[in-house]
Amino acid sequence: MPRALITGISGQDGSYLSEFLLSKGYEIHGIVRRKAIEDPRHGLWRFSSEMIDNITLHIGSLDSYPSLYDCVSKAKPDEIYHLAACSFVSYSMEEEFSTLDINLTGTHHLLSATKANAPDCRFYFAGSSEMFGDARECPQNENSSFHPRSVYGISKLAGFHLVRNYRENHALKACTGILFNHESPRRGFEFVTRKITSQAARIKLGLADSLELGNLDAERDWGHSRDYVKAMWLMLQKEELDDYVISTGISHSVRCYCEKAFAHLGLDYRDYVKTKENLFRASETTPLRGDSSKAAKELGWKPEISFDQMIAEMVDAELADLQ
Ligand code: F7E
Repeated sequence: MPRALITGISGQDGSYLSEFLLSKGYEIHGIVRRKAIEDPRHGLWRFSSEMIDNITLHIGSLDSYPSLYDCVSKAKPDEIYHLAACSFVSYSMEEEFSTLDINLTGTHHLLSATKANAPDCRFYFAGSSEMFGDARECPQNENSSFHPRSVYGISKLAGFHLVRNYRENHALKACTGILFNHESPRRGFEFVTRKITSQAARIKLGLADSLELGNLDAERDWGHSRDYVKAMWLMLQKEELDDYVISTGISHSVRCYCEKAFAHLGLDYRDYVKTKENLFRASETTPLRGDSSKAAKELGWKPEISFDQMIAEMVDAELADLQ
């Protein structure tokens, strides 16, 4: 039975990836912070109790090399999926030092612990389209130049180079997935898609009367997390590991997301959505849209859940939760 170790297992991608790998017969190990185990109702809300019984959780923290060393040596994984990070871009603008420290030094700790304890293990690093930032071409692929516009993007770009360096100079089987935005009903509430679907559902049920957002014209290439975790796994099954852009190839504006989410509830977003100057980003990226043709050709990966299906699933899940 292959063994996988997942950092960030309690997050959106970690929970879908665990379910996917369990269905493939993996033994799953995850690294969580102590407080997630002490308060599982909050820290592990994305997992059913049956799922929790099926995974082995280790207490560890990206800022502690000894704890990661211990987790890797106990789990003895065949595959590591490094998903944990400070991932909210807006916070990274306010909390530059801790974002860079946790995202970059944490990745370094884990790479080094892997090299020491599981040198034959395959290692996946969660990169991000934020690495492209002020992109000079559209769509962006693996050969596009990087120009991050946030400390989060800088931390992911530096992590990407570190992973490549371990692959080239330390013979570690490591790669990066450059993932564009991916959403689901398990998305955190701070991200714009979840903010829209949760508030739209509350408005529908008479629990709220408006939604405040920043730039409605910002564009993103939004896919579904369930599709994207499959790409992570496919990347690690290749004989020679490489880096891949994972995206849908279609971008939409925040306004379009609102229009569709509210329309799914029989509402017109223009009656409820207000823009607030303080919710605009100080430095926005150029419209990001990915070109995943390399992943399609070499991994046989393509997204299966459409933009409209994803929004409908998210809105329906909000309504079900509230009701
Ligand atoms: O913003 C605009 C905002 O916070 C999307 C993370 O997973 O994907 C995610 O990063 C867009 C931006 O995600 C609001 O200005 C407008 O243009 O949902 P978001 P993100 O920053 O794109 C990448 C690939 C990652 O790697 C990250 O970890 O929506 N926007 N009004 C707003 N955004 C938020 N959050 N809130 C608003 O009110």
